[in-house]
Amino acid sequence: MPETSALRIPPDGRIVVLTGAGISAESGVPTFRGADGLWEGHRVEDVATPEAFARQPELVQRFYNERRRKLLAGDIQPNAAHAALAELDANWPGEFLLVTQNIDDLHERAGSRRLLHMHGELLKARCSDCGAVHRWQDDLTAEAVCSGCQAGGRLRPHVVWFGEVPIGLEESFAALASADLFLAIGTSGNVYPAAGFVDVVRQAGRGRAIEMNLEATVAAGWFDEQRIGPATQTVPALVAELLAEI
Ligand code: BV8
Repeated sequence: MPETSALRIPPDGRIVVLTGAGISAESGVPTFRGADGLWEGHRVEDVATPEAFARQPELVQRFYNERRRKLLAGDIQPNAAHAALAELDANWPGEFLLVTQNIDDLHERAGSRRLLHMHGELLKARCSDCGAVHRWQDDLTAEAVCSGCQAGGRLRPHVVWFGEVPIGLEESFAALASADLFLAIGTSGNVYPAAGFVDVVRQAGRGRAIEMNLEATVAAGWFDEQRIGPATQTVPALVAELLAEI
């Protein structure tokens, strides 16, 4: 039986990581449930829905155009937590999957490879007519044309809105059911099905679940352990513990 780590994770162990808005907070990306948790006076659930897009497409496009411009402006950079997860991805000999709820590209820019954006990506657009997904760095407007089917004004952000089915659930659930270690980093545990991931690990009865946050969340009772503090401190420390044992 290979030596296990202080975290009791064997070097061939399977690791699943879930990140939320909190891992990007120290990079300057605002979280959803921050001070007032509102965007321009709107609840995210009211602007990030297909109904809102049908009702007020300009408002919703503006919501995403502003976030896309900020992400591309240059002062938002990956932080030490993104870098530590990329190092773990590159050096962990066992199976590894990073599922992020975030639509920014900070995990990619830090070097993460085994990565799944369950709520989509801010720097991609999807054609409502032909379904094609395009990398997209400009504002999305009513005049934007799909390079696949040439339809005009049919491009929407390639993100999962409330009421829509997240991406890659089958792969995520399979990885969670066989995980030896599950880390939930910077997520409030408010949004499902991501908030239910820890329960998949518990039901499987095999993996250790650790919550890493500034504070204990509503889901704290479902985790084996809390690591309280800023992600830029707690994540590098935990990755160092894991890599020291292999
Ligand atoms: C689904 C993309 C069915 C867009 C997002 C009624 C009608 C319809 C659906 C529902 C309903 N009631 C409930 C639902 C389900 C709904 C839901 O959960 N609603 C909530 C509000 C109750 N979910 C859905 O609709 C999902 N789809 O259910 O489909 C289905 C499901 C399965 C199978 C078949 C069918 C789709 C949800 C996806 C919505 N899209 N994002 C966009 O980004 O604009 S969600 C969006 O909000 C984010 O992506 C993120 O996931 C979520 C915010 O959550 P967090 O990431 O946790 O961020 P938050 O700000 O809340 O917390 C930050 C945390 O970080 C805090 O705890 C803080 O303490 C911590 N932190 C801060 N700084 C730091 C830190 N930690 C460490 N270090 C720091 N420095």
